[in-house]
Amino acid sequence: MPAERTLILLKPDCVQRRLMGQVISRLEDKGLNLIAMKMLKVTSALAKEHYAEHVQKPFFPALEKFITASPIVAIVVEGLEAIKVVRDMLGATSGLKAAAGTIRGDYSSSRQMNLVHASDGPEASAREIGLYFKADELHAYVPTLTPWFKADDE
Ligand code: FUP
Repeated sequence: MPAERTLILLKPDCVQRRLMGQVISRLEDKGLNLIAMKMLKVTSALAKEHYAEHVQKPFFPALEKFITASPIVAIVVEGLEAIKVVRDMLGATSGLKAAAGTIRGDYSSSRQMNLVHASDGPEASAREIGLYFKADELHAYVPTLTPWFKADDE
């Protein structure tokens, strides 16, 4: 089973609320590899590209205002079934609906301010990683602890 890559955004509320470290720790503790990371301010143009499927929706103007309001951190993580694993770690879109124990369930009480974005499938992952990173900014590596995170044949 090849490792997958997925794009994670620590949204403005995550940065402002000083929750970056806790979210990153959860990803590391799970055994995922962080292979790229940068802080940036999302522009209106990038917001429209990233949320292309939502641009026509009534909530988009408020979502754009929120995501462009303050810096974010973009991260690429790599790991077995990383796309689903990370989505499960985030929980449902709304923090009010997300299960306790998930990141949104534990830290968010909002549908808009749900702290973290993660790609929802392989196509979205490839597209979204390309929006935030160049190929030479991705740094895959094999952590020395790998034999203690999974069996050789997994
Ligand atoms: P998710 O895949 O969980 O990030 O959620 P969606 O793709 O359905 O929505 C994208 C973002 O739009 C979410 F992070 C939250 C925001 N949103 C709103 O602000 N209002 C809504 O009514 C629905 C979604």
